[in-house]
Amino acid sequence: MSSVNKNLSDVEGSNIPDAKTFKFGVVYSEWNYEITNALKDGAVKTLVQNGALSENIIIKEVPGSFELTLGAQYLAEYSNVDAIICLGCVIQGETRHFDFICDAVAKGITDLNIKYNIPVIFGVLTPNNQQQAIDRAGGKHGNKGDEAAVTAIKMLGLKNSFKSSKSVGFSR
Ligand code: DLZ
Repeated sequence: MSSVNKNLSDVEGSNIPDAKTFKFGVVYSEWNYEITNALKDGAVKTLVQNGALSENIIIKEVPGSFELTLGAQYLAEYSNVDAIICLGCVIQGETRHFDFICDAVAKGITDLNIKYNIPVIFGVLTPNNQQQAIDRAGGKHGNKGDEAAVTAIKMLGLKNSFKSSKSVGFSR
């Protein structure tokens, strides 16, 4: 999905459930900290704006985006969270390092969704350069952290819509 003409934070009017009863994990990378810290702040602000209690938001840092998967796994195992938001920024370089990190973290996060049956959100920017990252971390294209938070809440709303059906039992 191209975001060239889209402000990623423009989620007004979309149907976002109340996040008051949910516990969230947020894991973000130290690499490109100026960007990832802004993504984290956007995500936390959006969770709170939609009803989440600050004490129900567990925030953890990992060294780089490659470590987001294991950081998220620790949150799922040890913090009993309902959803996890993974935030990173991998800037395209001259080597294939970019591809390896992006592929690994995308696959790792996808697998965690299935393994734990909770939403684990892929909030990793993969820009060509620093300016594109700034544009998506509170700049002219909004804040991808906001979007990741809204996605987490919406997926929990979807999960709850199944839980309320009496014929289905949930272990998590
Ligand atoms: C090594 C590396 C490089 C070159 N670039 C980035 C980047 O742009 N964004 C990011 O989040 N992490 C980067 N890393 C670090 C890796 O994610 C990882 O921390 C190391 O390879 C150690 O596993």
